[in-house]
Amino acid sequence: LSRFDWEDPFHLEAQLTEDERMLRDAARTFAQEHLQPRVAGAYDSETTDPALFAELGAAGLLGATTAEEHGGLGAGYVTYGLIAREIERVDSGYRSMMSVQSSLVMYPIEAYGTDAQRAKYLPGLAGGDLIGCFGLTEPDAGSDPAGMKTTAKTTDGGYVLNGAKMWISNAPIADVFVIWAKSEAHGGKIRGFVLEKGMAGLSAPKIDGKLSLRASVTGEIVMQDVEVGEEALLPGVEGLKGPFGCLNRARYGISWGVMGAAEACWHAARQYGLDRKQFGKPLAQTQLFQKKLADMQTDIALGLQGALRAGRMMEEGSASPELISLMKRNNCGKALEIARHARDMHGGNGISGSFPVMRHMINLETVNTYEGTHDVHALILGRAQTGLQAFF
Ligand code: TGC
Ligand code: FAD
Repeated sequence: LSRFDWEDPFHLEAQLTEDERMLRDAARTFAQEHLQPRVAGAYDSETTDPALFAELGAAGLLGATTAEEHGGLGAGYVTYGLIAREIERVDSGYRSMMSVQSSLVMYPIEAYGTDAQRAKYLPGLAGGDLIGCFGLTEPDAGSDPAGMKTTAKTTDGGYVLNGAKMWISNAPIADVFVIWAKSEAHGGKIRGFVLEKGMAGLSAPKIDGKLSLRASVTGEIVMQDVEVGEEALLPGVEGLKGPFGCLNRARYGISWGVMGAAEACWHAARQYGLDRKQFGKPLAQTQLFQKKLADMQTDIALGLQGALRAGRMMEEGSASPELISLMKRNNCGKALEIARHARDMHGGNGISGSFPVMRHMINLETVNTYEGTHDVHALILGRAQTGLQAFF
């Protein structure tokens, strides 16, 4: 038997290709050099610097799985996950900006769009010169997006959109809006539309006062008689499987991302326990402290190994939406629990902004909720094993 690597019990490193390790290292360097120094200030002042998108784009971190001919990296899903892990090691809000752009805006345009839409939007989105957002959730339709009220009525040669979207990442600074609406011309089925900043009747006010994910701006999207031509419709998909096709990819990325945040909390707690002495010995020399570290190590090792397996299955085309629900739900729940323990293990210092643990903990409350709540993913998994749906 070989030596135990406490940081990497399953030798995840050895399961990655050389290219994956190289791109992961580049993402880690970028995240530590460009994101880490600004996160505390951005979180404190609740500001998002739109220029960050161009920096992420220049580093090749937007559209990891988008084809190279469309400006992406043309890499696999494991690489995408590794990037999410490195960015979320710094902050879930920064990972959110990246995943919305890559999985929820670039993916639908690439997968469901026309050649003209791909040529018009993808290179700018990959470079971060354009910022994208994804409007599915509404004030009265969150876990149940089929209940959306946004409509696209048919006009001469196009559509007129009316409705409101709520809790939309990037919306106040977005140039490109992927909007899901019930379309009159398609029998009331849900269809995707690409709207642009500046269109008459389109606005995206910021939601102020968030206590979580403060480094990532969130807004509403208000559409009052927004007129678009046929060229705004994403022709390649109809029904809820359109937005869910995007969410499968973003949820998978989150299962890696939250492990990055959890690792940051685990390492911080371990170091704190080694440095801080009470009752004449390091906190890390107490049984309770070590038990918590062991739980963190176990959940992170298993969570990362599961995420890697899910990524390989995505790459070979054998991953199911339910498997992604399992990973998103498990890893978010475990990361949140780890962050809460890490906060506790820092004692009074745990509530200070000088330490990252409370920021991660509060961020993870959002991540556990968006892209399908912890309980909604339980219902998806419950339905899959009983054949009985318990949503309504
Ligand atoms: P249901 O009957 O289950 O399905 C309706 C149609 O949709 C298809 N479908 C999927 N297709 C692909 N992948 C998936 N994961 C799919 N899930 C469902 C399904 O096959 C069916 O297709 P068809 O052709 O037969 O009509 O629909 P339901 O209405 O019963 O759905 C219930 C439920 C709970 C599964 C679903 O609505 C759900 O997952 N709710 C959670 C909502 C959610 O995740 N919202 C996310 C908003 S976006 C966001 O949060 C971004 S934050 C990003 C960031 O900042 O990082
Ligand atoms: P609800 O659906 O009202 O749920 C409230 C509670 O009820 C939850 O605990 C839920 O688990 C539970 N619940 C719901 N239904 C059931 C049921 N049938 N059985 C048992 N329990 C149930 N959306 C986008 O479209 N685009 C974005 O970019 C985006 N970004 C976001 C960013 C942030 C910071 C946040 C907070 C949210 C974002 N969202 C986005 C919205 C997010 O996806 C929704 O908040 C989420 O899907 C939950 O919907 P809801 O808030 O309406 O809660």
